[in-house]
Amino acid sequence: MAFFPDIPKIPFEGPKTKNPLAFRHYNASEIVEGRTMTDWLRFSVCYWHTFRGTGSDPFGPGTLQRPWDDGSDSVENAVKRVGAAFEFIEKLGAPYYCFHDRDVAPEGANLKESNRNLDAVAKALGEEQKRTGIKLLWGTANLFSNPRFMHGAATSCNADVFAFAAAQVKKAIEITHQLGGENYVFWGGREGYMNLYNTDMKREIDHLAKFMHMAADYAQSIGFTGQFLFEPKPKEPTKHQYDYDAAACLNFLRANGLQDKVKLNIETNHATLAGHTMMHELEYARIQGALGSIDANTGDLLLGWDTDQFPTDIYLTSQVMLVILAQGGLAPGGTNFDAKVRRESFEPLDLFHAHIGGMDAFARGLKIAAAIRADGALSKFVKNRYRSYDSGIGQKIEAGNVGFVELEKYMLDKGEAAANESGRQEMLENLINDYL
Ligand code: XLS
Ligand code: NI
Ligand code: NI
Repeated sequence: MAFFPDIPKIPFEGPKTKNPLAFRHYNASEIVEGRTMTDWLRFSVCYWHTFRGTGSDPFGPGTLQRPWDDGSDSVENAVKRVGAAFEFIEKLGAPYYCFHDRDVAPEGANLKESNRNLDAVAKALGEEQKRTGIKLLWGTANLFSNPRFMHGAATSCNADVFAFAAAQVKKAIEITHQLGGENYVFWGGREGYMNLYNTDMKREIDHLAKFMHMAADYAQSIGFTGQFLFEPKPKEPTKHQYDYDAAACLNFLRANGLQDKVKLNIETNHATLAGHTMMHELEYARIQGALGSIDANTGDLLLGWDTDQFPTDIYLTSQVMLVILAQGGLAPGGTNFDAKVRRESFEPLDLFHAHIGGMDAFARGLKIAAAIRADGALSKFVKNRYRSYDSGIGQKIEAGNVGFVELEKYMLDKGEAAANESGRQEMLENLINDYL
């Protein structure tokens, strides 16, 4: 059955095309720095925004037209939706998708029924994966929508809720494994607090760590070798989320012996909500070997919440790709469009425009970043800026061969530090614009 009958497979037509349903820059098989664009970018379509988003906001109900969806919570409707989703992803030419358990299958009256629903829909997902070759980038569990999770899941004050969340994640890992998922994501959901007066922060954070260890142990016991990912977000829905930013997440992982088991899934709009740039969060994770995957989207400069818009800014995507190229790629992670069309963009066609724009912006970012690297002027500048550590006293500092006593002697003899040099920020900002 064709759900998007008027839309062909999206072709690559190059930068000159006027066809809005064609790629201008994403040329899947084009080689950049020795690898195809497909391999560098590893695009993924997210099920929740793209197939479960309705366009509702706190001021009004949904607006989005999804003719294949009868709006019911039946398994039958969920299975039909799988057909629409895979037709969309196939026509778009994205190699991956991602989901939460409750995006793909309806929650039942109890856990047993929910698991049964998930099994039924997972069967359909598996068949479509086989038919199309589309793969699962990551699975995750929705531990935030159901009212039982009002106080959090692993950090709930209610131990039964912890147990429920554990059972749910157990099943979500099994389904992810069954579908060949390459990663499994933990995003905090409601793991945080609204008010410290009613919160035992120490116990909550300890419980979260226990929960992640249990997940990793269980995954190992069933032979799931996918990468675990922790997704930072500073606030929303809670006032303070424990997975605040890359630094807070890494501190949590290290403090609890999880650093070898879990990497980070960095999302642009979460980075900016935390008061960082995306490039900062990516670079912070990368230099510590913890950059696992990205949720590609963007916020709105003037709105203070997670607007999850599709990324179109090539300045942003160039910065992202600079870090990803520096790391040598994201695999087994990828570039997941955790982004939604605006509620005014209510036609199914808008889903294509949104993803085409995002993929093209990243493909362009990839080419720009590769050009910056090939030119070498930027990296040469940075290397040169730190050259005082390549020999003499600097080399001794880095090697750990001197302490305060030796450094004092060095300076008493020398009298004054060598003159500083300009950071040339403005010149470098101009240089970057040369490549855009
Ligand atoms: C919400 C998060 C969420 C995760 C998956 O803000 O971005 O969508 O990516 O649970
Ligand atoms: Ni996300
Ligand atoms: Ni988000």
